[in-house]
Amino acid sequence: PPAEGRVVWFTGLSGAGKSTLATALHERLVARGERVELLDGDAVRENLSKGLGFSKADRDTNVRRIAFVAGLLARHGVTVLVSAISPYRDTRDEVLAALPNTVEVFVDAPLSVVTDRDVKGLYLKAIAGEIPHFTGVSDPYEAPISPDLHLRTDLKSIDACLNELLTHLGVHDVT
Ligand code: GGZ
Repeated sequence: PPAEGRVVWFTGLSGAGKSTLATALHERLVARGERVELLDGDAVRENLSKGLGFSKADRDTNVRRIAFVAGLLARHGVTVLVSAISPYRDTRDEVLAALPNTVEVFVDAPLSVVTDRDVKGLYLKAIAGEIPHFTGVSDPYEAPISPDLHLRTDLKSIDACLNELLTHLGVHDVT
């Protein structure tokens, strides 16, 4: 039977670059013929977690569901990439501890930077009070204390971050 797959868990604020990095990594691993699945917060919330909101209880439920599916896939040797804010340290630590071969990646950019980027215009709305419980504005984000990888997307390009990630994972393309 195949060895258990790895679980690469991207945590960080909305707009920090989690999905961008996870998607880029996914592309690279697919190109190498690796069996890999991407569990992205957005897609998960439209399907597996449809109906859940952003209270601590709902976010924890969301994160636990993602971890459950990640575990099923990893058990079958699939590399799993998770992209979710997953703001609560206790829940993150708990689910990561129960998964095999985890790599916790803190995708980090200061609030001022993600607010400036405001890719989806959500921060503007959140600051105006139109989105309650918005992570970083009116809801907590508890940064990992010792992530396996800490990527500052405001200081480095996505390409540089991806290369750091690939190196950490021991992925070296044969070209
Ligand atoms: C944070 C919110 C909120 C609130 C909607 N707080 O950048 P996005 O838009 O595409 O990603 C965010 C996504 C967060 O879902 P997650 O499943 O990653 O969150 S968690 O892990 O905490 O369960 C954001 C959007 O949903 N969004 N309202 N209040 N982000």
